[in-house]
Amino acid sequence: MRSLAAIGCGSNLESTFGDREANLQEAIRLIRPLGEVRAVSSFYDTEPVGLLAQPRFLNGALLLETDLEPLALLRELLAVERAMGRDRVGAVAKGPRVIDLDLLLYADREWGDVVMETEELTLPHPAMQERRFVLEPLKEIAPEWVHPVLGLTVGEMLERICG
Ligand code: PH2
Ligand code: MG
Ligand code: MG
Repeated sequence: MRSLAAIGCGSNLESTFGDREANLQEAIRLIRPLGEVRAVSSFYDTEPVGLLAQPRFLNGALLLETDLEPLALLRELLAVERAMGRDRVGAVAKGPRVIDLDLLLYADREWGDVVMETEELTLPHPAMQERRFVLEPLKEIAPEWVHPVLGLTVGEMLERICG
């Protein structure tokens, strides 16, 4: 397959699928047909960041080998969110959600890491380097992946925010 994508996932609500962990597992099940899931991190119980008055999150990360281009992959991830009942229209920004799937990093086998900024998609994810809840699970499965703009590995980015 052509490309490798790093995807961050989070949940802080129960749903018809069950608890936060069941939501992450269901999302991974729905992501499998998009390519080959190469690695799944452990799940971390995390303090909400940004909007503090909401339940704690369960966060994880996965590596997906895929033939989908970045925008097509993003649209599929948003479709998984919708299929699991995520309502973006009526929801509070950065508020509680059944499932959140974020495209973090994307490397084309031939062309290397994708850097792009459009209305629909920014790569690498613009806030990944600031978020422990993103970097900690990602470090388990891709510690040496270098952020193509910052020139730092996932492990180094995590060290910078943990001091
Ligand atoms: N996602 C947010 C806002 N805050 N906090 C944690 N701990 N985990 C998240 O996934 C998260 C958050 C918006 O995407
Ligand atoms: Mg997010
Ligand atoms: Mg998101």
